[in-house]
Amino acid sequence: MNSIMENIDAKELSAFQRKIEEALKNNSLTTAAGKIQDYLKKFNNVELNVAVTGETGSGKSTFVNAFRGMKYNDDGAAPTGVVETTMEAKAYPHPKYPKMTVWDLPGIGTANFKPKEYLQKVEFDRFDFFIIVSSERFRASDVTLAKEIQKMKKKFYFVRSKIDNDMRAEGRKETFDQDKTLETIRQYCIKGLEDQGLGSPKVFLISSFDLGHYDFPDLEETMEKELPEHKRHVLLLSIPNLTLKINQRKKEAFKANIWRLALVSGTVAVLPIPGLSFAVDLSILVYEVRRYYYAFGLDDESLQSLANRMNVSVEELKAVLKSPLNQIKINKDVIVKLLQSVALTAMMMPAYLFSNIPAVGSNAAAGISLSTTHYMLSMCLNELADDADNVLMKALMANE
Ligand SMILES: Nc1nc2c(ncn2[C@@H]2O[C@H](COP(=O)(O)OP(=O)(O)O)[C@@H](O)[C@H]2O)c(=O)[nH]1
Ligand SMILES: [Mg+2]
Repeated sequence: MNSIMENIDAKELSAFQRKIEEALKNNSLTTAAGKIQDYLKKFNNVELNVAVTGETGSGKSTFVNAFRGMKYNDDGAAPTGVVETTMEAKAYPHPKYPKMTVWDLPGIGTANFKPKEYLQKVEFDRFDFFIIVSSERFRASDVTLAKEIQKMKKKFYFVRSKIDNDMRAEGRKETFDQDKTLETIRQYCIKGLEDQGLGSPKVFLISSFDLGHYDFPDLEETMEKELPEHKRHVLLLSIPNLTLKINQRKKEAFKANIWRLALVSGTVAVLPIPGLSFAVDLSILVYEVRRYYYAFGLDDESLQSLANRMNVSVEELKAVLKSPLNQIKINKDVIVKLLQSVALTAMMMPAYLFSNIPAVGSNAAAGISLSTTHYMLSMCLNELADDADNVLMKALMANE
């Protein structure tokens, strides 16, 4: 279980999980989606953990204090201007957003910086988004870090700090125009990031000594605006784990039955190719695959009711279905085609075929036959389970 979920009231969470499990067990994506949606609406209690990172001396700790409305010498302020010696992130509660904790991260090195290692050391998983601070142009290490954060499916903002210094230096020039200078710095930062492969990054220019000025109000506004989205994101991220777990269990239950079905349905005479012939009770297989649809809520009726409940069109939901099985109506012809294609593939996959087959001994033909049916059903099951996840996420995302 990840740290985000640990933050949520444990009792409420387990009640929530039970409800969703219940709904998914009863084959209803609609009910599950509805339950999740209600929960997201009601749930304002999510804790957010914001990580402030950047090079040593970039002004991270000063920003953490300023962000919390504190000066460096206030009680409980993060120490500033000190050489960081530990690799530990330090937590500071945010007075304005009681559910928000700001984390002062250790400085990132410049030479030979390994973002993955760094993120692991600071236990990145507990952070919901990152603020990357730099007092000059953003360097390769900032960019590689941002990319790694992106990979971890988390968000970040860039803060260009110590803007007061720039203004003071530039202010000496006769032609000084503050807005123009700020815009030049902003574009310079953005371009630098884009050149290093980051698309349309947001950069906020800030002086931690003068928060009323420059882009701080803008950063606060953006964060406030995106806060519900961040929270939603935090919760949504936990949903795949949940559904995956339930679908996994459901899948296991079906899987246990597959060998038996393969045996009772009869044999697929796969040899010799190309004249495939079948002595299989296809109706058993048709019935089984149809059961998967209903189990995962992918039949037309279930999808329609999910669409209605979540205010999305059924077309939108169907658009995320990846399995070709969802484009067709399952009947005997389809099953024959599937078995044929699997049999053909199976001929080229002896490793799969001759492992894992119970009670067929050295009878290769029987083995192939059984495996073909088994493989076909497993493939259908996996594809449909994945699609059930896709559809549920789509329905939830559409309601942002
Ligand atoms: N002029 C100016 N100096 C700053 C600003 N932010 C930080 N500093 C100074 O930069 C130095 C390093 O700041 P610190 O917050 O300790 O950086 P950290 O190593 O990233 O935590 C300190 O001397 C701060 O006073 C700022 O916005 N403007
Ligand atoms: Mg510091």
